[in-house]
Amino acid sequence: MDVKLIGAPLQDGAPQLGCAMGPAALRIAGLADALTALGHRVVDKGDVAASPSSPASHPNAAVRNLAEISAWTARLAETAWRESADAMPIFLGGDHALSAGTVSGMARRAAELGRPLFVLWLDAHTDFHTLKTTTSGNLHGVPVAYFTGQPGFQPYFPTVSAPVDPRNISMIGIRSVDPAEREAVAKSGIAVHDMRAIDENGIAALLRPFLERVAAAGGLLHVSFDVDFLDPAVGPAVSTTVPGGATFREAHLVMEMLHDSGLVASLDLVELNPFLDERGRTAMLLVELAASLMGRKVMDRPTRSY
Ligand code: NNH
Ligand code: MN
Ligand code: MN
Ligand code: MN
Repeated sequence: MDVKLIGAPLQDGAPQLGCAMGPAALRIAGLADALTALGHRVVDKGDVAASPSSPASHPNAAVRNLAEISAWTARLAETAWRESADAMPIFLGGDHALSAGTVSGMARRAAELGRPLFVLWLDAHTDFHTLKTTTSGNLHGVPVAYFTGQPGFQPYFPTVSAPVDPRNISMIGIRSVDPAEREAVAKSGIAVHDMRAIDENGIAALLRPFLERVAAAGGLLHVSFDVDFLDPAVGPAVSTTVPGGATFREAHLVMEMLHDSGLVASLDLVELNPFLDERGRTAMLLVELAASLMGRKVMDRPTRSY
């Protein structure tokens, strides 16, 4: 497969500095070589840059770095749309605000192909705040509301040309939902699988029907992987750790099933803060997980196994 690595070193959406070092850490941990070893043609497109032309403010005074995140959103939407024409883009974050851009760009690509876009959101958080409801003001908490076309983002953010249908979104790993997000996300039609659902059913039982639905609809699948999906014991390098996350094996199983599905069109690896890592272990784990998603396996399986 043709794969493009695209660095998106934004950090203004997170509460702490350090995500700007994420793309470099993923490169140093050997992402390109790991994918090349699996037989893929990998091109590293380097880092995208974005800066606002003028400052911006919102009536909600908590909102931080609005002009910066809006500029990143415009730039990354354009980049995702353009680069997905002839390859699978892997976006190296950068904080999760980047998905406002990457997912809306992929939605535009899917719309042009006449196929629905589906999104698998692997995260401790639903990231379903609007500019009005966020109390932290950290814009990594808003991308899902943005790309599904919830009200209040205009004129502050670029117009969303192809909003993602909330019924095409599956969230897995959820364990931190703010009061304002709770009702909104429940009403939206997004399938929210919290940690209890994983504990009770097993993660494969949650993912399998979603993949079957994507396949039946002829959809494109975008996967957005937030480091805090993982339990902090295996993935400490993130500013917003939440206890009780996905295990090493649960994360690998998701990646292995995604590979077998053959449905993944694009991937975000976000929220890695190398400043908070322990001897690079979280960056190296992300490379291993990406390798599983791109086809690394222990043994071949004779039949479809997702
Ligand atoms: N909901 C919280 C907020 O809006 C946390 C968002 N933080 C994340 N999201 N890391 O994935 O501030
Ligand atoms: Mn997130
Ligand atoms: Mn998160
Ligand atoms: Mn919050």
